[in-house]
Amino acid sequence: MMKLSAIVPLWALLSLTQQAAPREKCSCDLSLEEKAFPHDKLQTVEGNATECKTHVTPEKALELESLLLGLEKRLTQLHNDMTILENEDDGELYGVLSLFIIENEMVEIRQLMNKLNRTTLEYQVLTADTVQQLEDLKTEMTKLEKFDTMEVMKGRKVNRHLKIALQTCKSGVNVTAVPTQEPYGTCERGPLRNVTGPVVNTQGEFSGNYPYGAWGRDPKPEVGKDRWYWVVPLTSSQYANYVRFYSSLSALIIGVSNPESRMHNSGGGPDDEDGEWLEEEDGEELLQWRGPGNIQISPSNPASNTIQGPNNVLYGGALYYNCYNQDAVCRFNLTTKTVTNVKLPKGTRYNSKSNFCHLENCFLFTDLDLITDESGVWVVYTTTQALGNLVLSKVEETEPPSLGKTWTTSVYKQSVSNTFMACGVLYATRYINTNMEEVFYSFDTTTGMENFKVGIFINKVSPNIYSLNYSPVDQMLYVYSDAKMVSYKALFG
Ligand SMILES: *[C@@H]1O[C@H](CO)[C@@H](O)[C@H](O)[C@H]1NC(C)=O
Ligand SMILES: *[C@@H]1O[C@H](CO)[C@@H](O)[C@H](O)[C@H]1NC(C)=O
Ligand SMILES: *[C@@H]1O[C@H](CO)[C@@H](O)[C@H](O)[C@H]1NC(C)=O
Ligand SMILES: *[C@@H]1O[C@H](CO)[C@@H](O)[C@H](O)[C@H]1NC(C)=O
Ligand SMILES: CC(=O)N[C@H]1CO[C@H](CO)[C@@H](O)[C@@H]1O
Repeated sequence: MMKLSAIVPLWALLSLTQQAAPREKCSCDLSLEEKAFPHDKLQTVEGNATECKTHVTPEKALELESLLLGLEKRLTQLHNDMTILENEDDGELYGVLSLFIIENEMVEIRQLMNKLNRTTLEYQVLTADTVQQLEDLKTEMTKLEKFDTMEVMKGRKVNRHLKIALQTCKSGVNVTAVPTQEPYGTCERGPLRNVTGPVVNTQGEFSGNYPYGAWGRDPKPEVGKDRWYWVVPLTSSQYANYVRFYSSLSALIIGVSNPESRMHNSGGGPDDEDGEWLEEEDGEELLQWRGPGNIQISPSNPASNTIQGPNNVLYGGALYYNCYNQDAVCRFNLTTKTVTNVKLPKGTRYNSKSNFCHLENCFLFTDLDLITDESGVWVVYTTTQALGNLVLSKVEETEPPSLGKTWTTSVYKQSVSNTFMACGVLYATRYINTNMEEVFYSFDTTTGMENFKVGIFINKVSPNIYSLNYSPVDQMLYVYSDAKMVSYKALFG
């Protein structure tokens, strides 16, 4: 049976919002999401969790922060989906698919809450105050389950009124124009200004077993997969043979790879042979698929289509990577499960000959770096004719893939620890010490201008960054660092 219960507290919160925000005080910035959830509460809790850092080990505090962040994301998403569901006003019944999605979201939120509960129980050192606030949060969440269908219907009415009120308000308020940024690269928002975080820091389900790998989100996802996260764990420092999927950030953090549970009618998706249907522990009717969300790309013994090195990336429903033992970019199509490739220019260095490095060490099999930005996929590499300097090529989404425009830079590849691309601008990092990495270099493909004095620092959670990529969908940097999946916010302008 569908459970509608979860939906209404949002309405309750919305009606509170309405009382608290009289029309004359609202502004055009007012967004329903910001008001609908106790974000202020979450923020207080997060603030407190940050304060705890001085009392708890940084790792523990970050784990807690990651959980809270996952929770906050889920709540916002839940609210958004609820709004969509309400707009699907089909007269009497909500779209069945929307209900599935909301049910799954509730399951994930519950799993997160449970993990949060377990985690906080471990923190005997947390101040009583913080514990109390976490308790309050849990109480709020428990309330989410205590309403019935009738109230859902009422909630829809209130929401519609609120929307109309907001609309009226919007038209009455003058919008001041936002000053436009200096053009830089292909986006309006200007050059990279800072990198803050880490925002997420998790080992997911692997608990340190895979030191090398990559993770992120598809910037151009297939329909219904826009919240999925992917991970490619390398089985050695050299290769990997599958990509693993999670239906959301929180699913990745708590380590449940079950994207099929929200894709009831999808074609494609993980190979299901080894999974099993599990009934929820608390006797709920909801069944959940707990299978390995792995999509196999090549046999476990390395073959020509095996993934070589950690710097791979998912874009437009396909994984781009360095083909095993070749100077070529492979593209694995997730729909057809087939691989096509494009050879790089003659003289391209591969098989760990021109890696990313720092003074002490080079990162094995990092000759090719596949990265994404607003315009698609790029590959960074070097050739003998470029004398070991970074070369950048656009990878075109043709069938098979092909190389587009190419630039040669004046930065030596082995003096760089990794690269990423944002708004048509290539950025390179170098290793400062075990705690700090610096974005020191940029190359603007729109002007050909190089800058060796970027001077933006990244706080590391672990010494070695094996993969680094920018995601244009959320302007985050995704880092895989000594078995940890870490993300940062990229700020521009
Ligand atoms: C948290 O965990 C404790 C101990 O397992 C349990 O008694 C309590 O009910 C849990 N609280 C919530 C809100 O899940
Ligand atoms: C909007 O701007 C116009 C012209 O500048 C002004 O007459 C009007 O009072 C403004 N409205 C509000 C709500 O501030
Ligand atoms: C970048 O962010 C860090 C921490 O978030 C801050 O300490 C630093 O001052 C910022 N740097 C710039 C140039 O804004
Ligand atoms: C994957 O293959 C399908 C079917 O040929 C095609 O429609 C789709 O564009 C391909 N995707 C990519 C990313 O190449
Ligand atoms: C223990 C602790 O630091 N509690 C603080 C949590 O955050 C609120 C609001 O910022 C403070 O008032 C508490 O003192």
